[in-house]
Amino acid sequence: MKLTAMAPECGVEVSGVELATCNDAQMQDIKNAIYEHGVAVFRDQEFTPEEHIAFAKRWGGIDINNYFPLNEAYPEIALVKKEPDQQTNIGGAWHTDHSYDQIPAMGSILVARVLPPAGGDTMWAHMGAAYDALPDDLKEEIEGLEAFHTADHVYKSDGLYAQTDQGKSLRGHDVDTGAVHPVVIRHPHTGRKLLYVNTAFTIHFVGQTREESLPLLSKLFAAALTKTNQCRLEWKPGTVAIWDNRTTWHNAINDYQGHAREMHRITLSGEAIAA
Ligand SMILES: O=C(O)CCC(=O)C(=O)O
Ligand SMILES: [Fe+2]
Repeated sequence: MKLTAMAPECGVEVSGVELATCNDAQMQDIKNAIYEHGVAVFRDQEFTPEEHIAFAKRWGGIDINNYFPLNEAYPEIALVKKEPDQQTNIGGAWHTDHSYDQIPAMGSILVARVLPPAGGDTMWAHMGAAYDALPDDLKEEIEGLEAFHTADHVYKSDGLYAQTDQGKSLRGHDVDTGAVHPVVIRHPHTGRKLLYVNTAFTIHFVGQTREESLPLLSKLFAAALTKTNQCRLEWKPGTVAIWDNRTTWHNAINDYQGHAREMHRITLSGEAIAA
């Protein structure tokens, strides 16, 4: 198995391994690479839906996302889908999946099934590198702070997606979510400090209103994206990406209007997170 960095501080391309048939030692190396680098990319994979599910089960539990349409034949697989006549995509802004859950999903295994002729890349940003790069006074200011996260303003019947042409494709318009997490968490496996707020789901600091929180939140959001902490994936048929939601933010680039894109996603259960 060979690991090649995708960017100085985020992402790794892994070659010389078949996900569908890898052994337990390779599995452990893959997990460690993802925990450390945030996202791992595998090319030229033969990965049927059955193999996708079997691989996910070797990792741990599968979380069923409340909102995405499910693959009818394989309900463990969510569809991240944009039709040629839809303008809005799923995940088209920097975010961390499931931070609105008190035990957030560890990450996802995303498999390219239908790709546009060009575009439709995905970007990730490493929140360990983001934390390290914060100025000392900002690090001191956020020490011990907690924040409230929810997805209600995104997915509910009066939320952001309902006002777009993705609204009709999504489920869970009545689901209520809410969770409190430390602003700086430690990765459950590597112990690295990670900035754990994100532009999509983090609403306010505990003990402060949204208005009071916004100046510092905005400062953190701006500081979280640096030139060196991001990587960008150009999908090809057979590409699989596995990412860690604690370690990274991601952003699905919506630059392929008029073309279909369909990804199969399995969401992997996580563990409790703490400062
Ligand atoms: O379609 C993509 O590249 C990623 C979409 C997304 O945000 C997700 O699957 O969580
Ligand atoms: Fe996402």
